[in-house]
Amino acid sequence: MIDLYTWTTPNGRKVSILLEELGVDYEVHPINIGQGDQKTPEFLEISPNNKIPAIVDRDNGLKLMESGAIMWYLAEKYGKFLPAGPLDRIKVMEWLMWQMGGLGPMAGQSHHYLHFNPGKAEYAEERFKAEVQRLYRVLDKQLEGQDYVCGEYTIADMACWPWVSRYEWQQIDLTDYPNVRAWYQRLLKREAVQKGYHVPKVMGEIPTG
Ligand SMILES: N[C@@H](CCC(=O)N[C@@H](CS)C(=O)NCC(=O)O)C(=O)O
Repeated sequence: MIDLYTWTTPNGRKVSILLEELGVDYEVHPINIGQGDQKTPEFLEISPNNKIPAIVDRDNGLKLMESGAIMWYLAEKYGKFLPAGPLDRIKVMEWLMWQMGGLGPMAGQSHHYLHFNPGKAEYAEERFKAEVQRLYRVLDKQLEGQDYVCGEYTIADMACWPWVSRYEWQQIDLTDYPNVRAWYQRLLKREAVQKGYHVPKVMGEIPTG
């Protein structure tokens, strides 16, 4: 049994989507980051960096923060959504790292400057908008001729997808990135993706792309 500490954000949804795909038992603990739940001493015991998502694995007592590490751990523990071959696995690691170090942080900044605080910092708006567009071009190229980021459906797809689901906040027109759009809609059809998106609560319709 996995305890999932999460909120309605792309990083949180990455893990709930994976848990839904795995079909394992998990208990959701909402951490409302808008009201400061992430700063309580109890939560810091689990996630010393004050951020969601985090998990506790009741089978062995492991406490884990950082969505990429959590996804890798769960995929290994349950033996799913990672390829068998070592070289194929490292390619999944590569794209997971790309999401963790690129798409997530850059898109996250674009949400602040383009969506929540427009008109406050022209330089930042231009910088993050251009960088997010560049990252979508990279993803579009990677998806050329294949249905999933690393060929087969893996945690790399589940890591990137919730960030792309915020394309409107990033002022991204998905029709400019046809491979990304087709992939986004392909994943959107999956029941587990829809269920995981709505954890810990429903926040409205999922953008259709
Ligand atoms: N690198 C971390 C980033 C986690 C992160 O930025 N979480 C945000 C929500 S998406 C958060 O908890 N923010 C609360 C805060 O910064 O106080 C991961 O991938 O898990």
